[in-house]
Amino acid sequence: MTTVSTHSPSALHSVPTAMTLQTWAVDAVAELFELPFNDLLYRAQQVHRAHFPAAEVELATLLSIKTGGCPEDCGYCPQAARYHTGVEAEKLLPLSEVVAAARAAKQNGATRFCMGAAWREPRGRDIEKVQAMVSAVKSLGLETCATLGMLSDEQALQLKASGLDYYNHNLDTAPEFYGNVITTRVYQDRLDTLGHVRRAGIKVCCGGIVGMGESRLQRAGLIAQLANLDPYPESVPINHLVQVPGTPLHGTESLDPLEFVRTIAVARITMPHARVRLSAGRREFGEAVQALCFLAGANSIFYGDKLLTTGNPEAVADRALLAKLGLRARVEGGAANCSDCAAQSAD
Ligand code: SAM
Ligand code: DTB
Ligand code: SF4
Repeated sequence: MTTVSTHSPSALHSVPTAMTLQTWAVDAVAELFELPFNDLLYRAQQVHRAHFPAAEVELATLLSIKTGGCPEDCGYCPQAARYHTGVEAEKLLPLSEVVAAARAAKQNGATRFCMGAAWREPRGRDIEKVQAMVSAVKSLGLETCATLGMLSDEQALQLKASGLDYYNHNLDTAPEFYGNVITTRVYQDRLDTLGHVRRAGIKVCCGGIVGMGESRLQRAGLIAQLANLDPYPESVPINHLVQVPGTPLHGTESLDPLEFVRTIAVARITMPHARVRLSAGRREFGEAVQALCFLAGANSIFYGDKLLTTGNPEAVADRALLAKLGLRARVEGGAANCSDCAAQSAD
């Protein structure tokens, strides 16, 4: 039976059980952020090891299938047409290029392939083309993910029918800070798309960006929003702002990397069954900070020399880092660690 409980932040040693549906108050999440660093990481490790094989990291490769020229005004994004960032607008890639990139990703050891498009929302004919890409990538034996902007109920069902496993749509930040970053669509639009994705039976990949000038309380607000989604997302990408010249957020005071590590740990504790992805910003972090992120419970990375338009560590360097840390890439069909993970519908 599903039970509902409210989290007690003083319970340093408590590990949430799978079917306990917790509601996270922002203050309770903020109290996790305030824990002594070692206590926070200790607790995150406990949760991580109770739910996943401790040494396993998922490798997800990204491909920008439609780059630049986006009508939106997301203040972090080099692909918004209104900012002069040097990113040229391109057409949707042909199917053959997408399949070639997916094949290469699989050969390199990735198990998930994520196709990203710089759209506010796809049009009908876009969806049909993406459907063909999804089914072709899936037939290679990869998990499929797409991030195409806002989706209607019907579009989500179309993508599900073509075999889409995950849809990435980020909340990006706390509701209170959102208007500082984006004005061309509202928070509720994002929640609506996530609802359409859920109802279509597609797994949800949803996270955010830190280092955009938000406060710690606002970082806690983002995590609380994610953790209180019912159910919470199966994948949670935590991005560190990649500052791109020409975007409004370029020049934002940089976040202490240890605060990023804390954000990962808090995501792990509040969403025990989720794959927490150490996402954009890894190239700027270096090995030691990434190692701390894995210790804090991150168990997924974007893998490949490029994110969408910006750089990512070389695949060969990532393989060397995993080997150095005694971590291993998740293999296809890799199992979760606890018997009730299946019930929560995580990987
Ligand atoms: N256009 C679609 C949308 O916005 O939903 C899909 C692609 S969009 C690039 C996907 C996500 O990438 C954004 O929601 C944001 O979280 C992340 N992102 C974009 N630019 C970033 C940057 N400079 N640094 C960190 N994350 C970024
Ligand atoms: C996500 O949360 N991060 C990825 C993916 N989902 C689509 C995108 C990161 C983009 C970083 C900036 C760029 O390369 O354009
Ligand atoms: Fe467009 Fe997505 Fe970039 Fe926003 S994040 S400007 S919607 S591509």
